[in-house]
Amino acid sequence: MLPDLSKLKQVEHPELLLEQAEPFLELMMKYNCAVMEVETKIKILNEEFSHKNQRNPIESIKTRIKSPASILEKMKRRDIPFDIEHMEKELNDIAGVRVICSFPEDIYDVARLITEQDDIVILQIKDYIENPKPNGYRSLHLIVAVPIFLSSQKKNMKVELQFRTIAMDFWASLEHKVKYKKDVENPEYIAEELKKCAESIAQLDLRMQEIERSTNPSTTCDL
Ligand code: 0O2
Repeated sequence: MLPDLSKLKQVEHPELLLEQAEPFLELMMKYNCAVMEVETKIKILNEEFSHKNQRNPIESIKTRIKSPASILEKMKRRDIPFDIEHMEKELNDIAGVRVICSFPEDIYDVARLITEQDDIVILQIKDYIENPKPNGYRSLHLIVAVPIFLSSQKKNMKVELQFRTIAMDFWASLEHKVKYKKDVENPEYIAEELKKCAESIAQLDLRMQEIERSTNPSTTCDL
């Protein structure tokens, strides 16, 4: 349904809106550059793995820039003042790169190789694989600072890196869908089932890793 435009507040000086929009769009452009920078780093590692090993630990890479609506919702929820400076300072996940790996050990190998690069600074580590969330969520989250080089400046930008296996990703996307579903008949049962699935997935990931390692011991991820 289209919004009722008559209810929108009249803007007396539309040029002021544009003035505020420009710094926002510029910052979003910088986050986009940071995502490209990190994605390229992962792709370069991937390329080298493919060249040197018979096995590739990275299954896929997904990138996203947080939508303006999600940014506003998070700032509102956390009581963060609505301005560009606070948005950049307080939000860590405007730029996001998700790396889907084949096996749990690959997650730590790829994360180590990326964070050892001398232009990357680790700002935060949340290891939800070692310490899963109470609902069963597992992933390794890193907040890193990465420099982007623009025509007249070098700027360090924050990027959230999420590492998980294919199975963990499968679980997280179902859990995400279920979380936002209204009118679920038995939410406690669903939450319990999801938690059990997360535990089964964790065991399955390890068993699959063992099979892989025992049949292919030479294909570790060392570069
Ligand atoms: P979206 O749509 O993915 O952007 P912080 O960012 O550190 O200030 P936050 O947001 O609590 O605080 O960080 P955390 O716990 O590291 O989670 C960040 C992101 O991880 C989430 O982003 C999700 O993408 C994912 N995530 C975390 N917990 C869960 C979970 O229980 N289930 C699923 N499916 N995903 C999870 P956003 O902002 O929530 O959403």
